[in-house]
Amino acid sequence: MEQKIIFAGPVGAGKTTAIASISDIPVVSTERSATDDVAQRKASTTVAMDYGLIKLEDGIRVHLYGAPGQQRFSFMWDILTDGGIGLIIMLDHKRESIIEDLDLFLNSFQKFIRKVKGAVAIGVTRSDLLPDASIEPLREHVLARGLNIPIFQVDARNPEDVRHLLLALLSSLHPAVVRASCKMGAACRLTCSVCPLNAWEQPAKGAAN
Ligand SMILES: Nc1nc2c(ncn2[C@@H]2O[C@H](COP(=O)(O)OP(=O)(O)OP(=O)(O)O)[C@@H](O)[C@H]2O)c(=O)[nH]1
Ligand SMILES: [Mg+2]
Repeated sequence: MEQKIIFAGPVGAGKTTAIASISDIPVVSTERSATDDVAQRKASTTVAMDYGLIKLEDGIRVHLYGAPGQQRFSFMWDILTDGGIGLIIMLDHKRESIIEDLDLFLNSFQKFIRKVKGAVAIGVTRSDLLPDASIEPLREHVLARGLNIPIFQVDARNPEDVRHLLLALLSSLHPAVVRASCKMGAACRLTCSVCPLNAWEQPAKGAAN
């Protein structure tokens, strides 16, 4: 079975890094030197898309598409969601505008989110640089919008974090596959609704919802 997931979020949130962390194939990316204000934040930026692939148990192949963070390339956002079954929104905890970032991507992908019946997960990166930061305000904001979306602190450079973010998204869609694909066991820092260890019932670091 072939499935498609889209990674979206602001510049530098870690979309390209996350896909590279978990892809079983060399990632196809469209990185170009950054210009303007983006250049102050990072040297290169995605201008069209990233593409990676992860193979799960039971022959499920998940195609991973990363969207460009810059709004001037937002025409790609609709193109990339075509045929997708879920959305991962990556957010950068260091950005003061994190709530506005979240709203921008929830609003921009609203039609797709409705189409996939709310199959969305949020990964918040760079929390290591803000040890006291909490994702509680994000969780409250999402709830205030009437949405029920799992939110996790993740490091996009860490394959285990990204894999579990993906599995959390897929858990409602393919419970058996997620159960078989998860190799984390008791070391898991996240929660998935189908976790065989019932980690869902336990408080886990950085997990909300
Ligand atoms: N300290 C820290 N760095 C992180 C974390 N996650 C990602 N990074 C770094 O943040 C940067 C993210 O860059 P990209 O992956 O290119 O970001 P992107 O979201 O694809 O950005 P655009 O393509 O420009 O929209 C990389 O240098 C990563 O190494 C994290 O949790 N902590
Ligand atoms: Mg990128």
